[in-house]
Amino acid sequence: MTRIGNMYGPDATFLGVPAADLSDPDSWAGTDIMIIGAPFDGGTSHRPGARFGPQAIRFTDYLPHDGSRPHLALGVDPLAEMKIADAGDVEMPAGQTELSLRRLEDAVHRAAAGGAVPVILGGDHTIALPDATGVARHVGWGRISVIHFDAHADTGDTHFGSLYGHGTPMRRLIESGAVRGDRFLQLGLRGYWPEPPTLDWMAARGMRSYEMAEIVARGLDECLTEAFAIALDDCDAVFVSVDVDVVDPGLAPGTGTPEPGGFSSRQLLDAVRRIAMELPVAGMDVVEVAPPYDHAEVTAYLANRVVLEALSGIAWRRRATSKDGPPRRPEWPLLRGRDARAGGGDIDEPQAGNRPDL
Ligand SMILES: [Mn+2]
Repeated sequence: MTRIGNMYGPDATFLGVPAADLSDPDSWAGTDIMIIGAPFDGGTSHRPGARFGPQAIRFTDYLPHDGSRPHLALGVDPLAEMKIADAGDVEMPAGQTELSLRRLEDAVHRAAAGGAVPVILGGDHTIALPDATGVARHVGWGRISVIHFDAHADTGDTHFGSLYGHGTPMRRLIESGAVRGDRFLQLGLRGYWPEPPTLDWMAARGMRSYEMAEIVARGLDECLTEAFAIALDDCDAVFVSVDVDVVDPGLAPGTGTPEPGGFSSRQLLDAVRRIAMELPVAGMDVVEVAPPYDHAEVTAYLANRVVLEALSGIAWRRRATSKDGPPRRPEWPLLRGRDARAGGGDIDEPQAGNRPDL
């Protein structure tokens, strides 16, 4: 498990955070967040290319890679306030699926057991199986819930006759008991798959899947609030799995199995931020960014920001639960002294004394 850097590109880290070698605990002692690349696309059912996702997510940003990202809405700087390291890519040789997944699970488990929250950059969605399993091995078998953003349920029984593929990881996770079916929340499903017998299997396991039409009818916030209550019920932490194809392909074209009619980029960022602010996140993956189909790096930019939104929410939650209390809330007006508003509103206005100097 010696550090290899990027499997398909130069050895540079996520936005310039320090490099770590998972096989050398001294290189990452005290790390809060561990970035791990999973450059694997052997599980795709259609267009491959997600093996290039990790490097695209790491590098795609117009700001300097300087170890600082002050989040405007949250008033935190996750890269400066937390100790974040990048373990580089796990070696995942094409064509050796089980070896690749075993290596990834060990890397994720090692990071989690060392006290870091693993954030895995995919790769196709096959990797959610080792990702969530590695976290569950640390937190407790059946003790993490999963919040899964995706156009597709990924609960297929087999994939071209194989147990492993990007259409089956969620079934494997529930079958193994790593995650309880009735603590498995899915948001953004749509389109024409899976077929009714698979939906019946999901229902029998107690999964809760929010199809896009339900989200449109009820509103994303209401669905999230409901999902959060399920996620926290008799579980210790949450694993968040973000398939970038949950977003409409007009806003995230660089992916292998695009399905029209999805989330906006704004909705995904807001949802991920809320999860990280309100729930104890024990791990996360961002998958299915396939740069060969991306245009103007649209999808890579979004995925980079999805990671930053989660990191910012985690940093906000740490401050909110510290003696300093919460930093600013995202619904507050951005600029100090500019919060008077004709007619008021139903949000909590910042009061003198509960707002830090910004
Ligand atoms: Mn998926």
